[in-house]
Amino acid sequence: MDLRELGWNRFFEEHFTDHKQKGLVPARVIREHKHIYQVHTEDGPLTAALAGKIDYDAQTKADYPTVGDWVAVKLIPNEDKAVIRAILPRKSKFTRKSVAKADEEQVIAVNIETVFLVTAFDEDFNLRRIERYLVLAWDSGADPVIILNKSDLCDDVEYYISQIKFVAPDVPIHTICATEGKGIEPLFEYLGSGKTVSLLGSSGVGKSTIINTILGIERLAVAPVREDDSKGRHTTTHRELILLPQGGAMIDNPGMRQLHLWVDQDGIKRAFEDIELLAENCKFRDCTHDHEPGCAVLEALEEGKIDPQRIENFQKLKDEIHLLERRQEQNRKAKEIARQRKKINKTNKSNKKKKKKKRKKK
Ligand SMILES: Nc1nc2c(ncn2[C@@H]2O[C@H](COP(=O)(O)OP(=O)(O)OP(=O)(O)O)[C@@H](O)[C@H]2O)c(=O)[nH]1
Ligand SMILES: [Mg+2]
Ligand SMILES: [Zn+2]
Repeated sequence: MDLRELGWNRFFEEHFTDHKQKGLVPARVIREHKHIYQVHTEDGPLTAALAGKIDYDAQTKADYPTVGDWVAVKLIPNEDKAVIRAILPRKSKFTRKSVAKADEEQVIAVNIETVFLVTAFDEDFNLRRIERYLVLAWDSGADPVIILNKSDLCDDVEYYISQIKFVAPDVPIHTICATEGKGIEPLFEYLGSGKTVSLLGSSGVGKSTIINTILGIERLAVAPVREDDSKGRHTTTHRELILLPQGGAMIDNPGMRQLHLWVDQDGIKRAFEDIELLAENCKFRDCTHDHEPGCAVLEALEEGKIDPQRIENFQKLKDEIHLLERRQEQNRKAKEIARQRKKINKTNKSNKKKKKKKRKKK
């Protein structure tokens, strides 16, 4: 298989030169379970373990290979096995704050061109959630595309599209019915040789169904949503990269419950470009759009030009990022202090040893 079909390109090639000289080969991570990896090389799929050094050097989970990563592997002769020696730099990265560990980054998708933000007409339709997804998507380096699934369950599709257009003016929106294959055609524009698309969204919105429909086979497990509240059953439990017959790949993800931000201000700026543009006309450069005189954002709000809930969410997400940045700064400081302390302890110890030696000589 030509790895370029799987997304291999000049960017990765350039970062691979040193590894090539060491006799390693490139591979893409397809699946992962407890640090055992399924990878795809030029010659096909392999099971790969992790080199001890990666494990030893890793400080957080983000330092481990993840689905979508390009890695340098050492092949084990005569076995369908390999060892991952290095992770190549990531071209794009969709991350959120870890749910389990509050101050850790959790990598959701890497090396993708497009993220399909999937929502469905039976899910409680939530513009604020879409805004949150968009902040993360704009920060990832990949292009967001909004997919509205289960159009068969809705009589007034146009109304919902117009609502989304308010919060995502320049994001493509596609309405589809995955089970009947309706509206799927235009999605092929984002797929194909060398391209990778990751599907994100709550459980039960139909992510796996969409991939099955595109493949034309029931490759992934799907299950009905709960009848009482339309919530999904978390059918997909592992992230997986699926190769498409027409080249390229799609990444299926487990449904996400929470989506805490792990971004800097750039994602916000893109997702709330309308507010940022207004803010340029505020009287004060550091206007918080809360109470200040001459605030162009509050003015627009009063004139009914922006949805008050959108501004509220904008402020909320901004606060969340400020808090995150403060925590990250505190963490950095704590780590630095710990490092210094270790260093001092080490010097103290070696000084004591030297003194001891001197005394013995005397
Ligand atoms: N009516 C209708 N149902 C759909 C459509 N697409 C998917 N479904 C159904 O929605 C349910 C959930 O679909 P899945 O594909 O399992 O959803 P998922 O997003 O992969 O869910 P998780 O794996 O739990 O994250 C299944 O019963 C699907 O048959 C659609 O276009 N219309
Ligand atoms: Mg699924
Ligand atoms: Zn202002």
